[in-house]
Amino acid sequence: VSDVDGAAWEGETYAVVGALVDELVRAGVRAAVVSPGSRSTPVALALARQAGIALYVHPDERSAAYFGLGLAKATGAPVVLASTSGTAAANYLPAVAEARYGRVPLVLLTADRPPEARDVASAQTIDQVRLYGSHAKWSVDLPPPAPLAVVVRHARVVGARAARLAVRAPAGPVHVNVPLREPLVPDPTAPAPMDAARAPWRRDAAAGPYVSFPPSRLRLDAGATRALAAAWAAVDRGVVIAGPEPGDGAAAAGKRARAAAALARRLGWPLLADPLAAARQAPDSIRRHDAFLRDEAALEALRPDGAVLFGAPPVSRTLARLVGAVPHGAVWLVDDGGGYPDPSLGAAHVVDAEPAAAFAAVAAQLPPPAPGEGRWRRLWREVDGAAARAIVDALAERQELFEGRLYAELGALVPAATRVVVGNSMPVRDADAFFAPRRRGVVVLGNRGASGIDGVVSTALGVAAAEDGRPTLLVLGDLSFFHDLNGLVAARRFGLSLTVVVVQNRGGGIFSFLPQRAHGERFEELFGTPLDLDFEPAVRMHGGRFARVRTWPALRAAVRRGLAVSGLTVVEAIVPDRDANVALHEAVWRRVAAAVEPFLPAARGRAGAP
Ligand SMILES: Cc1ncc(C[n+]2csc(CCOP(=O)(O)OP(=O)(O)O)c2C)c(N)n1
Ligand SMILES: [Mg+2]
Repeated sequence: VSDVDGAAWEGETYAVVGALVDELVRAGVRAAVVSPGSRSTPVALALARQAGIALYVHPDERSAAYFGLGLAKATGAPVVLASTSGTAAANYLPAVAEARYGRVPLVLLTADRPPEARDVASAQTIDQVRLYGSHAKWSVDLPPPAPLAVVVRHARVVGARAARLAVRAPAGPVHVNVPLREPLVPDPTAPAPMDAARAPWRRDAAAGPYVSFPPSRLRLDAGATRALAAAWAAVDRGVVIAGPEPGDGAAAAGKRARAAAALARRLGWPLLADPLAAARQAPDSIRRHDAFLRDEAALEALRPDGAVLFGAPPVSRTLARLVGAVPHGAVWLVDDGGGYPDPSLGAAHVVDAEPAAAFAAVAAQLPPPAPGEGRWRRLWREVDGAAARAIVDALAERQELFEGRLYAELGALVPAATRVVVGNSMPVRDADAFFAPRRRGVVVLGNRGASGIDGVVSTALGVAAAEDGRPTLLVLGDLSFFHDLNGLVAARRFGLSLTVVVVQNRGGGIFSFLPQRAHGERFEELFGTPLDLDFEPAVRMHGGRFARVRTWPALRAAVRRGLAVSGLTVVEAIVPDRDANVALHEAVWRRVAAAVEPFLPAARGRAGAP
């Protein structure tokens, strides 16, 4: 860097990388997950030396990326992932895809060889330019560090933009490829050169970010607000549907949930909440829809005339069928991410605005609600209550370790403010139907962007690293647990506390609910895939406590103990076989259908207002 005394510090490489990292922190990054390597030395050292950033050194890039994803999801702040070149960077792809579709802010710094060393069979070198394709929101191939002030300024601008773009709706992953020439390692005898006051990556803390982005949100104008208020008020039998939250943190999610609940109350509509939506915690939300809408008669009787959706598509397939039955012109999506999160392709209107602000603005245009609850909304709440009671009764009769009842048991056990991470496959679906936490402030998180069964353990440990004293519980299937056994390494390395419940049904339980089940002879080989692994040694290898349980008292005791102590606890719940599990679910659905049946004649009378 031409305008600075070069002898006192570590050269242009550290100037450029230092500026990049410094600007990331000024723009809101608070944590970095670094995987070891040689090419990435300047990035790793700059991150380690930067004040204000928590450092997690994780040797498995695939798990590391999911760990960062979990941490970003829990906090809403962008998390840096830093890797060396080659397949190390490629191992980030699954988490990058999840972050893209699940809207979780990540900044990937992948060290690379400089241009002259690419495509000439250099070791550990692959094509890293736009490595993540469309899965990265933004991808920059930095110039190799050079002794020019403009290159340092460019690094600052890229750092500021990367952190901002990661959190800007739709939140997601951004990729900065960092080509680095040798020497990669600073002179160890030089006197603390990174702290040199005149180093060009230094910027006074008081000077603020090099590029600042004042917070802004997409808002409706007054005319659009009035038009929406009129359109929604004209729908008698409407529903508001809250889907899974993006990864922008609990505060933003809570704000959306409160605004949606207030709007639904004003409109006299029910608020249907996905298990991964903050609205699930709203006291008057509908939570058993997945159970009671399975019944064709209930689905038909409760068919709405209009729907307002926000968040990602809900987990429940029966809820998707309900939305699919709404007339095309009466489905609104509220999404400030420029997306169309409606796989049913039914939404006719996309309200391009931040949901909490949009709901508050529209609600303010509506007349105050009449005293008491409108008939349509009350009906939904009565049906929901009847379904909830039917589920409790049905579960109480089952003494075996039925997967559905597992979530009811956990709902009674988890302390206030617990973060519960649910794996894909059956756990998120069973949580939808059966998990009803008793205590306040319980948040349910999952990876629904790409719905992989990979990286779930690491995601949960990233959530546990959020460092705010909230307990973390993970529930996942046996194949999902196997898939990310390596992720367990984070527990002891970072001193994290996590209780894991592994639902041991010897393979993919979900496939027994699908048409594949009919192909008896090849089913176990191709879909069921029991692994019959003894997880205990793997858990012990990571310094965790392990319990294998077959009864409810044993499960309760093991989970309670896990939540009360620090460190890693894995509880393997040996549940009935997968065919029995299908039959047990169906028995519950029949009980629910019978319990809601008496309400359906009133629902069929299509009057909406009280
Ligand atoms: C990375 C990845 N591979 C494969 C799949 C397809 N898949 C969906 S569910 C499932 C089985 C999961 O089994 P388990 O974790 O034991 O959960 P269970 O179905 O028993 O609830 C598989 C293989 C996926 N979603 N993600
Ligand atoms: Mg399983």
